[in-house]
Amino acid sequence: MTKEHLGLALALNVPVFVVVTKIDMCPPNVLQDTLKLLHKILKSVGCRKVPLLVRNAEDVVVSATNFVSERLCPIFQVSNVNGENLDLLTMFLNLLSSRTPQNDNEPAQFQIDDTYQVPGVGVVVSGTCMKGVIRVNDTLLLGPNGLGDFIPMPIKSIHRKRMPVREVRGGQTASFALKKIKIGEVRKGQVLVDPSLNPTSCWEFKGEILVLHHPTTISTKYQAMVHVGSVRQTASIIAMDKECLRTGDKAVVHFRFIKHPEYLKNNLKMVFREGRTKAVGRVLEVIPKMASLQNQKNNHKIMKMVKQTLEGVEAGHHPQGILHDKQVRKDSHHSIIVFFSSSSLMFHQIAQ
Ligand SMILES: Nc1nc2c(ncn2[C@@H]2O[C@H](COP(=O)(O)OP(=O)(O)O)[C@@H](O)[C@H]2O)c(=O)[nH]1
Ligand SMILES: *[C@@H]1O[C@H](CO)[C@@H](O)[C@H](O)[C@H]1NC(C)=O
Repeated sequence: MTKEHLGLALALNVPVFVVVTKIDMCPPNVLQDTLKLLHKILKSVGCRKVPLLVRNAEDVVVSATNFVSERLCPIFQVSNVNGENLDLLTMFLNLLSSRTPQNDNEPAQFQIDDTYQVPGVGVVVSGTCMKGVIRVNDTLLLGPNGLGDFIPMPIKSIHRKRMPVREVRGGQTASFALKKIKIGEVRKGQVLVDPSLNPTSCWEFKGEILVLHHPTTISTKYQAMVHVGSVRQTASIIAMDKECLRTGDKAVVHFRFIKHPEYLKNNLKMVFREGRTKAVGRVLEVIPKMASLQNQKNNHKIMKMVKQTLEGVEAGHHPQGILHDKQVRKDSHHSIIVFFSSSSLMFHQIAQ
């Protein structure tokens, strides 16, 4: 578990520090062995970290000021029972500076991590303000909902660390009480953003991924959990630029969420996982909702066009003329999505 978490943190370039607990009850020789192993792992070629055993306040200052360099890995040894060295750990946490630069002047963006129904208050959402400043009585856009739309939402009140506050800024976590909404209409992964951002949602996106581990091979139709920020939803692979993927492979993969559209941005880091399967990477291209199947269902005109095109292709009228009949019929659902999402390149892909 620890190694797995470490692997993900490293792959996502998240700075790492280690806290060894239970030093009150651990026999010294066992503790020494654990620390030795820890040093070995951190210094290995896969990690390339510089471990630093934190013993005093001076070590804390060195660790905290050099932490963002991402190579230094402070190691704390604490007891949660007798409190030994917890002061060093809290001092370290207090000295850390934010990884995100000041962004007060940017349009507000808030990521929802959790939702609550609070008696006497109503619907409360908690999460992180990523950018900008959000004040009580601001009206932001909440979404995407099941249809992929965003609705205006006034912020009734803001709490930080259980205290009411007037505003929240980039990098801070907070909870908001919302107006005129039912708990079933909010979910983790949604966002509250400034209307000037003109947010759109997507069913599909392309991601560039590196497979850290997979027992066999990943091919199209494979489904796993996609994590991007607080977005967390199962997605299917509907196309990729390789036949199949094995541990260590890199690829551009076209994903489709299975339940509802999400708000994504290019270049966000992503994790794709299922059981022991793990892949990391980034969002390469968000494919706007218009291009995906859900919308085509409501748009008979486009649907007819797609059908005609596919029929034409099946009849061999496509310029490339080598589309595999069977594959089109068996997988016509996907073919339509792929065709419509991204022009000729993808089309060529299903043609293979
Ligand atoms: N003796 C001792 N017990 C601890 C210490 N830290 C946690 N525990 C105990 O270890 C158990 C697991 O702790 P928990 O916080 O659930 O660990 P988790 O599995 O990492 O979430 C609990 O019974 C804690 O009381 C420590 O420093 N010393
Ligand atoms: C928010 O709006 C309400 C109703 O208009 C008002 O009573 C309250 O003072 C406002 N709060 C802030 C912090 O502006």
